[in-house]
Amino acid sequence: MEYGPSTEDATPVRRWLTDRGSFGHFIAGRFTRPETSFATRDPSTGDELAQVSQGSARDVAKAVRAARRAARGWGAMAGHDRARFLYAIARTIQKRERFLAVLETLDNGKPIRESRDIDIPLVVRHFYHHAGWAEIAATEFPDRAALGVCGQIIPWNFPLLMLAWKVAPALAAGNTVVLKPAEYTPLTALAFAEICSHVGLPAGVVNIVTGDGETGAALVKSPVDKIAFTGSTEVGREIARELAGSRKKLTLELGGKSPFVVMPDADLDAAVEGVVDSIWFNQGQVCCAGSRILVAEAVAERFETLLQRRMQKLRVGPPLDKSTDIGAIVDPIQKERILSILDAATGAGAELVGGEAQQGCFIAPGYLKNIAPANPGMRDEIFGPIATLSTFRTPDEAADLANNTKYGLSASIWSESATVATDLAARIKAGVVWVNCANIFDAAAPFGGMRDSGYGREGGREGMLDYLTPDTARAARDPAPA
Ligand code: TXE
Repeated sequence: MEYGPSTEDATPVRRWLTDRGSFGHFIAGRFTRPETSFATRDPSTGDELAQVSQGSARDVAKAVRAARRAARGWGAMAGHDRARFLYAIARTIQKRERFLAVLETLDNGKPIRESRDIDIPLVVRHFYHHAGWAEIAATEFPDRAALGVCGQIIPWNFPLLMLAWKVAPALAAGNTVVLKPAEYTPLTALAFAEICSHVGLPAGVVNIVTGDGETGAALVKSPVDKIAFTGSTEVGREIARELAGSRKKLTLELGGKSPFVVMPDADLDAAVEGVVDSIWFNQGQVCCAGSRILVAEAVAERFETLLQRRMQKLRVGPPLDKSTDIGAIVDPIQKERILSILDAATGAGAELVGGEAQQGCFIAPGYLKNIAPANPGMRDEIFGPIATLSTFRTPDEAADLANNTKYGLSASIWSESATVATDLAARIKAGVVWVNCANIFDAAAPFGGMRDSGYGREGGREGMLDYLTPDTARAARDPAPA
C-alpha cells in the first residue's frame, strides 16, 4: 500500500524509536537493561519497530516489590498532592498527543484519524477526570482505603486508552500499579513510563513490565492486592480460576457480541452511520462493537441498500494516511483468527458481503447475511470488521435476539421514539445501552459487562470503588456520629 500526500509525519516517532533501539521494563522509576527481548512490529508493513523485553517472573517480582515500597508513601499522600501528578500526566499527554497518536498507529495499525481524534483525547480526559477524584476521594469515600498494589493486564485494541482506564483510577484511589501491556502493542505504555518520569511521579508508583501471556500469568500469581484484566473471555476465566479462594480482588472486562438494533421508525441514515462508528471502527477490534445488526423486517431492504452504499465508500488503506477509514488488523495471527471464523460461518450457510482478505494484515469491511442463530459467525466474537445482519418482526423478537448471546457488554438501539427505545433498553442484558449512538465513552460513566463479558466497572464513581476497600480500621477510629 502506497502512502500519499495526506500522510501524517512519523519522523519524530521514528527518531525516538531509533534513539532507544530496545526497551527494558520500567521498574522503580527507571528503565531496566533490556535482556531477553522480542520484536514489536508495524502490522501494516510487518516492519520491526523496536525490541521489547520479555518479562520473567523475576522481573514481575521486582516490579511488585517496587510498587509495594511506594504504596505506603503514595497512599498516605494528601489527595490534592496526588491530583497534581494526575493533572501533570494529563497535561503532558496533551502536549505530546500528536507523537502518541502516531506511535499508537504505528504499533497497532489503527487509522491515524482515530488515534488522533478519539484514543488520545479520551486518554487525556480520563487523567483529568481522575485527578478530580484524587482530590475528593478521601471525603467522598470516608470509610474506604486504597487496596495497595494493583496488577493490571491490558489488551492491544486501545493500548494507551486501556492503560488510562486502569492506571488513572488506581492512582487516584491511592494505589500503586504494575501494568503489563499487550505483546503486540507495548510502545505507548513505554512512552507513558517516560511521562511518569517527566512529571516526577515518585519511583515505584507506576511500574511497567512488558511481555506475553506468561508474564501476565506471573503477575496474576504475584503478591498483589488486585488484578484488573481486559482481554479474552478464555484468559479471563483462567485468571478467575487461578484466583479462586485468594484474597486478591479481581475485575474482568472481557469479550462481547453486542446487538445493534434498528427499529422500524429509526432514522436509517443515522443508523448506518452508527454501524460505521460501531463495527467498522478500529477494524472491528472493539469489545463493545455492535457486531450483531438486528433490523426490523419492514425497513430491512432499504437499510441494507444504504449500508452497502456506505460500506463501499470506506477506504481501506495505510494507517498513517489521514483519509484511511479501515487500517490494519493488529497482527497476522488475529487476521487468521478472523478469517477462520468467517470460513466457519460461510461453511455453515451464511453469505458474506464484502469482507475480502487483502494482502498483509488488511480485511475489507463486510457483513454476514442469511445467518442462522446457531451459526458460529453469529455466536463467536469475530473481532474484525464484519457484522452479522438479521431481521426481526416485533419488539419482543428484537429483545429475544438481542439477548441470545452468552455475552452482555453493550447494546445500541436506533429509534425516533424515546418510549420505544427505552422500553427495549430495559429488556436488554448489557452493561451499557446506547440510544441513537454507539461507542460513546465518558470517563464519568462506568463501563463494564455482565454474564461472559465479565464483572467490575471502569470509570466514574463505580470505577473508583473497584480500586478501594472498606476501611474497618478507619471506621473504628473515626466512628460515624450517633
Ligand atoms: O487476547 P488475550 P488475544 C478477544 C478477541 C480476540 C481474542 C484473542 O475476541 O480475538 O480475545 O485475543 C495477556 N494470564 N479480545 O489472544 O490472550 C496478554 O498478554 C495473564 C477481547 O490477544 O486475552 C494480553 O496482555 N495474562 C478484548 C492480554 O492478556 C494473559 C481485547 C489480552 O490477551 C494470559 C483483546 C494469561 N494466561 C482480545 N494470556 C476486549 N475485551 O476488548 C494472555 N494474557
